[in-house]
Amino acid sequence: MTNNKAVLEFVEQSRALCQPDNVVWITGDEALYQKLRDEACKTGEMIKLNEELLPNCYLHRSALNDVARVEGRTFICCTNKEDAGPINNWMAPSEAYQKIGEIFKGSMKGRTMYVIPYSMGAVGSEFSKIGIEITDSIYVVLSMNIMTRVGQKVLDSLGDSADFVRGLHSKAELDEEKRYIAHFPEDNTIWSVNSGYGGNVLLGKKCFALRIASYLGKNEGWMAEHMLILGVQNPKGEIKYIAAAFPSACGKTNLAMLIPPELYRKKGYKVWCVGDDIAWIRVGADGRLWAINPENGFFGVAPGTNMKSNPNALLSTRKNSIFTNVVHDLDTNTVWWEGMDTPAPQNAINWRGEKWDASKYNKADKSTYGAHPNSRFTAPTVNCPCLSDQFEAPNGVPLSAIVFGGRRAKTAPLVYQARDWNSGVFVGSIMASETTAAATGAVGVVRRDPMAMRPFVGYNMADYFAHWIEMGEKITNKPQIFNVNWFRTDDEGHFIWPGFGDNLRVLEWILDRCENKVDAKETPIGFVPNAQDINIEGLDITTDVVEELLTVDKETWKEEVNGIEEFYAQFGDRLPEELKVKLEELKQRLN
Ligand code: GTP
Ligand code: SPV
Ligand code: MN
Repeated sequence: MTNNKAVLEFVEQSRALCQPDNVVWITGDEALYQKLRDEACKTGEMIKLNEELLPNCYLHRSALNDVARVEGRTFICCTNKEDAGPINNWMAPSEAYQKIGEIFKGSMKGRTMYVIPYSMGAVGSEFSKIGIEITDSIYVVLSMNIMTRVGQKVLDSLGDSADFVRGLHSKAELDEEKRYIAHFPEDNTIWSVNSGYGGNVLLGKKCFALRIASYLGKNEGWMAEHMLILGVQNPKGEIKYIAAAFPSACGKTNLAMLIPPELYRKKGYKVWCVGDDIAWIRVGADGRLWAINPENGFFGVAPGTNMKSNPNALLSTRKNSIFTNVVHDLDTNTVWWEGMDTPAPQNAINWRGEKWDASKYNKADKSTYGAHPNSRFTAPTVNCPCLSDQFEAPNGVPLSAIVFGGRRAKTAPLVYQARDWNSGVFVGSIMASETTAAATGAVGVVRRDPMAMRPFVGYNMADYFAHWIEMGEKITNKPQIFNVNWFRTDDEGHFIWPGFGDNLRVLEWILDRCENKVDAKETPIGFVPNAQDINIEGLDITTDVVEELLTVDKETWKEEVNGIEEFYAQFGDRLPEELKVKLEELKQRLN
């Protein structure tokens, strides 16, 4: 396996603490994976699906109390509380090691401990980073194998370096009272216990690639962001790349894989997916921002994914994928979820593992749902029909635009452009969005979610804002920054903008702005399109509706300013002066 002392020591310490019956190294060997799949099917941890219709696909049901990220039990454990900031939960490292160590103690008795060496980013690329995840869950082993690059090649690439992220996970008893997702940025360490749900346990994803990586990025001069990356190819064959940050379950996967409307397809437009959730971004030698997707798979929201809304995502799940908390159709031994464009199965088991009667489905009553609203699929990126040929490019892709966005029923217009980099940082910092099922807690409540990173910044958010401002000083060839909102509703609560593939119409305006090809209207918050510049050919809506979607209501925004001031206040003196100035300027423009 390896002679790397630091790795061997980490494995030995974890073994001594968790006391498993045995230790298995994940080398990337297919025969071992198959053995693990068979074992998981035997114990009921996974169900093998129809080999003809869904080759090498499996269904998994998590515990009923364990279906989403637990932000209330997620901690940043750094020496000084102030360095975690007012948004994160904080615990002193010594206290956390002590308290959570007690829970880990003996937690793997009677179980096998798996050691997963994985790389975030292409193995061996200068910009990639390595992690070792230790776990007692086969589901985690198999999911990490989809979501990251795993195996001996990673150990080989690590050599004898001690520069890797140490991740320890145990399902323990799945006790939610003793569930902890703890990050020790100063030690490159993550401890996760008593959960089996994706975002809490696939430690390469949010824990490493965002919380730990954001901390590394601040110290090393790069950025780890909750962003999709896509390429828009125009009829001339030129490809321009966009990175976009939307909060959880607000449309990143959908936008990253969008299919252009027919009108655009005919003209020759294409969209290429580089990533759907996480971007690691640095300044290239040319002074531009370059982004990679450090993941190797998609952990996508299942409900609503269908051949019309997102065929590329659905097609990505047709082989070598794992489904979690969806409906099991017993007649075909396949899966189904709400918002699938085929009729609900008659003979089926819901996400809770009970017989499910589709005829009782009532949107208002969650207990009638077949699939959990945060049910997900884990699918390899290589399955994606629109995967960019730059997906593995070691240096990533150059960004023309950065887009922020959220779920706002009113307030935010369909799209607007920030005046300059620092205004763009301000726009990102004041982002707010209605909460979704991706985290436990109330759904549909508007909360501040700066840069869609509220749950994912591994240090003080005020310092994170400062890091964005500092990065701006290093980027000589800056991308333009925009904000979008696909989710404005009418008085009956219906979405006004058609969304999905038609979002390309907005991206077209964004890219035209980046090249100064189209005019815009100045408003107190930034530049909005002239309504006639959003192409609505082939849509059911009129220019008047677009006009309506683009309105910036001064009174609403004055109220918004109150919310921003309240949010900013908690950062005290640590809030960068630049943002205070931007807020004052906004207030003046509104008056
Ligand atoms: P995470 O994986 O949690 O980070 O989520 P995500 O940002 O990738 O969100 P995803 O693309 O999975 O979309 C989540 C939900 O938003 C799904 O129910 C989609 O159907 C819905 N959605 C996505 N794009 C649009 C859009 O343009 N308009 C509307 N109305 N809904 C959308
Ligand atoms: C999100 O919630 O933003 C996700 C899913 O992408 S999880 O991996 O659970 O964080
Ligand atoms: Mn996400």
